[in-house]
Amino acid sequence: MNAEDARSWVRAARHIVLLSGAGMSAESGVPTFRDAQTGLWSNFRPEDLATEEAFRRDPSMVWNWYAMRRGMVLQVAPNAGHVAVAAFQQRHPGRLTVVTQNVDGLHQRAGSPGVLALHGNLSEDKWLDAPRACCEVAKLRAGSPPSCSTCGNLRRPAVVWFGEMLPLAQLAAAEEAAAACDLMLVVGTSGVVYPAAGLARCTPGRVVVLNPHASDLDDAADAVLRGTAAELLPVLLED
Ligand code: BJW
Repeated sequence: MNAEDARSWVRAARHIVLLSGAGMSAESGVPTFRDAQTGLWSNFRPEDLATEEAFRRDPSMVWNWYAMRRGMVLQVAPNAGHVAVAAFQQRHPGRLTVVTQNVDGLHQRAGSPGVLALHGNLSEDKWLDAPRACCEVAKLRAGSPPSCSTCGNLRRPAVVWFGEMLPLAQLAAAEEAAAACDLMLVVGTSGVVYPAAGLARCTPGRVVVLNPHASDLDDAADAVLRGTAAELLPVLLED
């Protein structure tokens, strides 16, 4: 199967789900999650930093890792893949739902409506422990991380770490969309993290994997296209 054949599936599909992972943003200049880290972070595996346990052990170190990534994301722009998805949604309202594992907000910045962000948002914070009456964002003590000036409760990134529940409403909407779609485009994910990867295994629709390298979801695919998001999506989603 080539991109032209997959395009005929796109044309025929009544409802499409696009499930994206970090590779979706690679051509914007955002390193993928499982890429080797550089500089200060080269001795750490992202899998070991993205946990509540790591944050409680060394809040400042984990906070600074997220601060570095926030700064990086602010300096990049959506790529041709994000733009092609948003343009398709504008031409075909209600026909394509974006379900993303990414926390970088690039689908939203490209103009995709109703993005289901399963792993939260890098740009937002929340309280580490259940907030008490004294915990007010307006009265934070500055720091890395900031904290409640009265009880010391810490702010943390509003992302979903390993072992944490995904936002229930977004997950339910994603499961519903996956159950109702006739085509799922799985773009730029290693397919190792659940429950997100499970969406591609449960859908009754055809599954097309778009990835330059092998992924754990290749065996669930009706077709695998070896290429990048910014190369393939503009071709696939062209009218
Ligand atoms: C390109 C490209 C280009 C390069 N174009 N492509 C079932 C079985 C086994 C385990 C579990 C299970 N269910 C749940 C679990 C546990 C766990 C899990 O999945 N573990 C596995 C790793 C084994 N899941 C969880 O803990 C989840 N929570 C949960 O299940 O709660 C229920 C529960 C709670 C309590 C008790 C019991 C149950 C939560 C998962 C949260 C994941 N969070 C992270 C961090 C977010 C914050 C942050 O960014 O720091 O999300 S982990 C990380 O992985 C991040 C990503 O969204 C996610 C997926 O990674 P992704 O996007 O696939 O990136 P990469 O780097 O892996 O892959 C990039 C791909 O792009 C590669 O394939 C490249 O080839 C490709 N690529 N350039 C296209 N240009």
